[in-house]
Amino acid sequence: MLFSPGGLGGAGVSGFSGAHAAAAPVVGIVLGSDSDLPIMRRCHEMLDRFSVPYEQVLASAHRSPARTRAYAQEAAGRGLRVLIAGAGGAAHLAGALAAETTLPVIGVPLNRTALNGLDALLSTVQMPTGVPVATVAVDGAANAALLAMEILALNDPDLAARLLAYREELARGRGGEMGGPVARPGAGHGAADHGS
Ligand code: AIR
Repeated sequence: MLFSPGGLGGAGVSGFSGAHAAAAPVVGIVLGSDSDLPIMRRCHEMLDRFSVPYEQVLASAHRSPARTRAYAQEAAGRGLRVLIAGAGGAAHLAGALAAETTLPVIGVPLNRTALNGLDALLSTVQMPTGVPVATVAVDGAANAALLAMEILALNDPDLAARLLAYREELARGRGGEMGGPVARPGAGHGAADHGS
């Protein structure tokens, strides 16, 4: 099931937004539940900020393992370059995806239970040798997006320059997690693609 980031249930619609609608997604965001969306929204907000096209899908390692497996198996062939998986509790989603693809998989452990995210962190991070998952902080959805973009930027000098500009904004005390605009090289300050 694919759904749009602005609202669940957009049947069969990839999660593009705004000016990205025409671009093919290069990042696949996978949520273990639609209840994860409030935190994982930070991920697509950050991708939007840098105009990186993505899609978002709902797939649970436990409730819909066949969908999870198929999504991972088909991801590279569909042009995706990085996967981001957000799940709470017994959060095996990132690992289940990583088991079926050699695309880089970034895991976002979510604080969704009485264990305050420690359960999801341990479930996500402690992968066996041979099947890596890059695990970010509990609820670290924005950093997951940034890490995905740093991977993409290895082959995208323009994106690399904009990520550097973002770091410089941070050093100047602006542009925190969902803070200030991201300037494009050659454009004036405030040339963000999305005015949030
Ligand atoms: N989850 C869903 N399938 C496997 C796991 N670990 C996670 C979801 C969500 C939590 O269980 O990612 O964080 C609770 O989901 P729900 O749908 O009950 O709200």
